[in-house]
Amino acid sequence: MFKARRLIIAHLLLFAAPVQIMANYTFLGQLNSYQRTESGLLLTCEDDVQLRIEFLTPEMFRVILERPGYPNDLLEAPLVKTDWEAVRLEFGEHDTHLILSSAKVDLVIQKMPCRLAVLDKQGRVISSDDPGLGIGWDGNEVRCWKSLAEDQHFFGLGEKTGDLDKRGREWVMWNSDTPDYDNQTDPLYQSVPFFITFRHNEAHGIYLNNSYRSVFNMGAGNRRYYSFAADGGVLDYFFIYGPAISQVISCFTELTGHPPLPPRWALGYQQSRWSYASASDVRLLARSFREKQIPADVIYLDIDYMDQFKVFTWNSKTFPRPAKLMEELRQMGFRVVPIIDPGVKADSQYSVAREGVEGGYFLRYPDGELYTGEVWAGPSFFPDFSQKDARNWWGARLAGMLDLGADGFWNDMNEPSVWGKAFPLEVLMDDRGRQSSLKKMHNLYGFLMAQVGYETQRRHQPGRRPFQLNRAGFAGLQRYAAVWTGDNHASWEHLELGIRMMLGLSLSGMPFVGTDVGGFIGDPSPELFVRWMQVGAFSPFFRNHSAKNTRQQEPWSFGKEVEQICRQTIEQRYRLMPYLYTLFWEASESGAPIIRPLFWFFPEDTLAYDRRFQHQFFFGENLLVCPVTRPGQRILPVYLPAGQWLEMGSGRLFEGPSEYLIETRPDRLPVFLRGGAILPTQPLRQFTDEPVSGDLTLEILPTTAYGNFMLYEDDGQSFGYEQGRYRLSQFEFVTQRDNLVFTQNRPHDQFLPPERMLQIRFHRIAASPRRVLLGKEALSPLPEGAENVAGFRYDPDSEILEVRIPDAADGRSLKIISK
Ligand code: MIG
Repeated sequence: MFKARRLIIAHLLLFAAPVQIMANYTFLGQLNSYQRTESGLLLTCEDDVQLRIEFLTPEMFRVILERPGYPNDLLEAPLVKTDWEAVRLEFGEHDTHLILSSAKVDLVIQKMPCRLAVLDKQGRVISSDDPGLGIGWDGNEVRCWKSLAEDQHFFGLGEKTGDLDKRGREWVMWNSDTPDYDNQTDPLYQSVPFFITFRHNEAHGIYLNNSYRSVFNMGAGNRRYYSFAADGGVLDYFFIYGPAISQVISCFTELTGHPPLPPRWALGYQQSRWSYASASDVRLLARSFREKQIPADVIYLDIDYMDQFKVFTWNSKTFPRPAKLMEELRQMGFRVVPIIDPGVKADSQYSVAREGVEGGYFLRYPDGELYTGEVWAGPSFFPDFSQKDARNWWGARLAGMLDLGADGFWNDMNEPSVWGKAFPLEVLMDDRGRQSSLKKMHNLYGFLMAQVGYETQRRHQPGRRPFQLNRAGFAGLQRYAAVWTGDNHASWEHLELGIRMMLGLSLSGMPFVGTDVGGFIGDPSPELFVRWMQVGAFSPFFRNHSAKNTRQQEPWSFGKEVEQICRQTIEQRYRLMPYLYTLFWEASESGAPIIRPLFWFFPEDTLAYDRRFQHQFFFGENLLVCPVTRPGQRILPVYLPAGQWLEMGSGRLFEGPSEYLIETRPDRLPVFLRGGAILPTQPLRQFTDEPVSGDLTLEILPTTAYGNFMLYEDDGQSFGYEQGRYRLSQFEFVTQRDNLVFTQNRPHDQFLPPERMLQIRFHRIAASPRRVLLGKEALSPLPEGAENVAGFRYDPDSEILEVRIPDAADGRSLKIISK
């Protein structure tokens, strides 16, 4: 009896298999024919499935899977560059494979079955499809499997928890409101389906251009492959070869957009809280910063400025005259950024809701019924940011906020969040007339909202650089907004996690990133708060924010001692502003992040990938920051890669590569100036655009034969730089046996900073120089207190030689002769 039944079941299974009732993958089969196209190949495989390969640059090609019977519309929104110059390719056919070669890589296409492999010019395989699996699909799901090497590391994937190296876990791309997340939570608010991986110390990246829910298995539950898949849409990916990681990011951000130069004030210290409850609280806050002489630039207004959480309204009791408030703050050197929630209270008495309903600007179910979801204001409508009229309408409302005096927008809850619950997927968006469901559009919602905000600011205030802070996002969001890592927790674990998340986002094309400094949920101890502020000062985006019902978290809220440390910490950032601003300029040119992991500069050094040092990071090229992330940590193990490293503050010089145990201090982090560095700094300001006169200072560590730095300067707020109104100063030094030569050039000189001297501080100079020459003129020792005269001063204790010269690129070099 039993046996017979089993047999029947077995038979059923046998019969079932050929008609594929069971959900199994079909894999890309053999290559039947091919066609050379202008920039690549069109491969036709079994069952007329096609693979389109297009080279966009010698290091970047695109792979598109086209399946008969499935729509073939490619995602456009994240991509900015579509017209790529033709790439010179060589093509060859062999018995078993085809080869398509650019100047940088060889793409080998195996015929039976059709599989791709990428080789570098030394013939080393840097990437290959899994031989058995390769590319496959199962209904709407499309997937690509690639072989996993034993020592392969993965970085990026946008806003992700876990270690910096993403190997060994499966990651999901689905924008989600996840308050109080932890180190396991996934997915979070943003989706960036892009990662960087290393083979033979060479970097390459893969960007999956698909906004459906996608999954990245980086060797989770197996040691054979890593894979990426999307629930729908087209398998459409870009392969980007380095071999330098900087090259991968540069290509990826050429494709998805370089972050624009932000207004300089957005690099200052920013204060937020949910919420500063009234205009008088905000005034008091602003005055406190100025009275206490703690530099700050921006104040945020969280949801309580609104009337019953209705977007574009103001509470008439607590914020009676917003324009006046914002003007007063402006006079004090503050910028104001109000929060904007996408949910519009479904209330027929409320003009925004009425306009939206009448105009047809809100999301609807496929049967035409308006969608409402619950958020702060209660049942709410959601604008369709993909629809032209809705964009204009929302833009006009935002313009109203700008007219009142807002300096930017803080776009929250745009996953979109409906109290963190599932947003119905059948709901439709216009999507340029395609009427796409949220299956495709969900991950793009925050991106599109930010796009409207950015474009509105550009249009409405053409002379001013836009600023936005966005919570949800997708690849390419860097074009429109800075991002923060959402609702973290005031814990030491989160301080570390925040560093990893900032680095991960930085490696995903999003350099303008920060955490809620001090922690959003929960109360930090004074020690945790201080350590977080110290990391914040070296974060690209530096904002202190905390939740309702938590303790006050302003820099002075933890007593005098903490206040003093915070003041110094923030001051340090303001002194470094010429350097930081230049880093943002570099990011706008090449996508290079502000903060970079150790392996950015040391890809061949295995310790640069070591988990133990994953919280150390470079702040630009010249400073290595070693955060203290544990309570009571007196001794910090650090890794200093090859080169010389000068500890800022103590002046101690270390030699790498080596691990060191560094004694920590409560009032600052161990930060190291790299051998060969030229680090520009400026006099202190209370806000970034405060007119303060004083010298430009260069800290130089001339322990190498050569060093240089290109300083970028402009007015900090307009688009004048697009017309060439900026200055590039190239500072260089060359060390020879008995002398040191410093020069300044101006490759571009169409911006005039206030008059100033150049103060150059050469570190680790063993003895007072015999002579210091500026051109042919011998400089004399500086008298005590001398400000505006040229000269030099040597301090044998600190081994610093300070030289003052006019800040002029007049072709004269500075020569320091020691013997
Ligand atoms: O449901 O506006 O992440 O920064 O303070 C919470 C109130 C809504 C979430 C944001 C947080 C903000 C808070 N918001």
